[in-house]
Amino acid sequence: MGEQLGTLEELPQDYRDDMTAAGVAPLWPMMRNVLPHGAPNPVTRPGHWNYDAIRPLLLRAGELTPVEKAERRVLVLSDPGRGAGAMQATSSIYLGLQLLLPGETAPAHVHTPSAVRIVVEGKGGYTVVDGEKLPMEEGDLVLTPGGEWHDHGHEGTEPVVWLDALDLPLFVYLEGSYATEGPLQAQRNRPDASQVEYLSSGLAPSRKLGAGARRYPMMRYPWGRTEAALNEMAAYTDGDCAELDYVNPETGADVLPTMGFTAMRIGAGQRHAPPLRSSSAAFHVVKGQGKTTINGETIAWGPKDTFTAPVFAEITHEAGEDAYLVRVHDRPLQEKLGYYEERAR
Ligand code: GTQ
Repeated sequence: MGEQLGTLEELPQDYRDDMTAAGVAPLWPMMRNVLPHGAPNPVTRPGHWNYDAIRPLLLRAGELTPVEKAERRVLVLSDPGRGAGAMQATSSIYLGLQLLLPGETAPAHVHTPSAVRIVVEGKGGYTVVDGEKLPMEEGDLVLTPGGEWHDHGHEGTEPVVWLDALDLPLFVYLEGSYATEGPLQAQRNRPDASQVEYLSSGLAPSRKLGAGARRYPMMRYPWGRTEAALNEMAAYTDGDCAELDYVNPETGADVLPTMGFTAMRIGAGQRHAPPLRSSSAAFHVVKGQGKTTINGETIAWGPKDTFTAPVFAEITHEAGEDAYLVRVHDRPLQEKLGYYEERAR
């Protein structure tokens, strides 16, 4: 355990120079950097973004930069472990706070990464995905899966802000990230599938022979229903936190290929200490307040705040009042790669 596998410095200089000239490097001095013993050694550090502190900066961006110029007017939440300017919040999760002002539209585009929006404040915002107009109300979760055209609009009177969660870091790492811009989409004049085909959980539109399944049948998860479901469940969880995963209503699978979303309700005075997970996570507070200790660091959070935890973090939540959070994580990706793991603490 932890043995030195040799250092670069102990190798003769002429040999090191010849290796460099030949375009090779010895593995053994670097071996434990890329394959640490027993558990990963994350670069990601816990982060906490206080909404009240960021809101004025976001509104200032609204004064300084028109949305037409910005394409997306977003302040990115930078992982403290990666430092200022980092375009990611954890190893695999990008988070940004996006502002849209009344009357504005964020132009249509399509990109390889997938995005999810969690609405933070404001009424009248909407996202159009593949012609389907998805209303954005506080706490709603709205999918814009990779490869789907989307634009955002605002018919209300106050600023609208939402949290973007994207699997962008993964796509950047894969050198697979790009976008294509296009004209605004025609909107179908009907309510979105969450209000029509999937109004009631456990019921799905009757299957028609030969009709192919839609990959993303429901792209909006209204918060009101999520909260009501958590409240019902909480009465029977024996004092533990109630959790509901966001799933595809046709398949029961996670809503997106790489990112997972879990709604949590931690009752006032409850303590929740999940197992150590190989997934990294971001927690967005929809309502309530409390504190969370992550690897010994305590974060006091309130409504609309966001905080993050690296892989295998020791996490303990305590709610001061009934708290509703959405956890964004990369378990779906890790399960597909065959290495998702939980460890007892
Ligand atoms: O709204 O499509 O935060 O393309 C980053 C990239 C939001 C979006 C972001 C994006 C979007």
